[in-house]
Amino acid sequence: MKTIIEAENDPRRADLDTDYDALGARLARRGVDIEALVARAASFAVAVPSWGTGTGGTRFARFPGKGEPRGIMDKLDDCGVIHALTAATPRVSLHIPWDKTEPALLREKAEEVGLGFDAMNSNTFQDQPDQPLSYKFGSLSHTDAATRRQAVEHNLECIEIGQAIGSKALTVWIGDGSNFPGQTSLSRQFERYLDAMRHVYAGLPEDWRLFSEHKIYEPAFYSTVVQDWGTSLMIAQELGPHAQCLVDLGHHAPNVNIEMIVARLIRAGKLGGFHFNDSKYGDDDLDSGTIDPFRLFLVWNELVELEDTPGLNLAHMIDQSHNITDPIESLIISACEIQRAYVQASLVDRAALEGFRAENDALMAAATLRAAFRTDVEPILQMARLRAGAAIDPIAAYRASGWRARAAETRPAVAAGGGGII
Ligand code: LRH
Ligand code: MN
Ligand code: MN
Repeated sequence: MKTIIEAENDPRRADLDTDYDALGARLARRGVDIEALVARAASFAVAVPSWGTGTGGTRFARFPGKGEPRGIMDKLDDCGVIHALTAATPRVSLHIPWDKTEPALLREKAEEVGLGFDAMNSNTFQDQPDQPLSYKFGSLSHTDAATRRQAVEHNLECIEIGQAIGSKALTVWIGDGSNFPGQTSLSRQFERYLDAMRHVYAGLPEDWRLFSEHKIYEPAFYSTVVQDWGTSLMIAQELGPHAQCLVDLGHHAPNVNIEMIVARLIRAGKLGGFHFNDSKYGDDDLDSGTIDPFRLFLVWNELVELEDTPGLNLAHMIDQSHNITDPIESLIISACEIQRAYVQASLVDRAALEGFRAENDALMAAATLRAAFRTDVEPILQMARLRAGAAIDPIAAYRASGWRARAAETRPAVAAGGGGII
């Protein structure tokens, strides 16, 4: 991949230098140092979800692509390609039991492809073939104590695997809820969940964090146990200092002001991390920045404004499902778009913004944000990649590499099927 990246970068260098100098001059007129922005772009990192490297599918169908990863080893290979091309995705977030493998082998493979591990994800929203008790009617909040115990045990096992591979966090998302009014006690179901989570929390190593991930609905369509950030905050506050909230951008009703949620959770010291994706209607899991890039920018604007908040330590992760694109390409796009929003938010003229806020000059305050959002920072991203040995144009380099066609030679075709896994 290194040779291809160099060969692909060579003919693009001169144009990049021209674009970079021109942008540098424009930014200098605004009092912004382009080198400082390149340094910020270079320091940016977002984790790739192992499950995003395969074709996810919808509730209706899955149409597998060529050369799909056969298991976690292939997935790590694909994640290595994404990082080699972007220099922005140094870690992978695993999902257990989908990725369950001997930890020593995971470590070995990760080292080989130059990656580390981000938060572990547990899965009690599906039944596994060898599982004694079903999660059909819930997991951590199930009415049956033995089923809740099984779900707790699974989460503890995720921590154990995570510890062996250098992860430092566990993300818990459950599908528990109900489909009919009256089916469950909304209050007692939540108490059962909290009680089970206390057991998971008790198994957390000293240097670990526990993320609770909320989602408005799906698969439970009448009520969901952890349905919004209010419940998630309550959970994090009741469990203790190592418990924090994870915000998946797609897990809200349309038009919800997510950047406000971000600001509130930071205020409470309870924002732990993100699952980035984009959406038009629900938990669409589309590529970041492809539907509403301004919303992504506004989230980053809060993060940059509050970045010096003591103790703020965010786990940035992608969570997406690709149905019609090559997942490697979609993940590359997402990583670059999230990085773009970060850099754009970094060039907001904060002093001017504060002045306009103090004067209640709403028009100019909004214009200040738009000026940053409208700035084409592509040469900054390209320069950060070039200097890190990654690709000026990662998609072009990936296509030139023929990676997927080669993978298709060794990875057997996967049969098409019914509903997807996520
Ligand atoms: C639930 C979710 C959660 C899961 C992932 C596969 O919709 O966002 O993060 O772990 O999808
Ligand atoms: Mn998620
Ligand atoms: Mn989701």
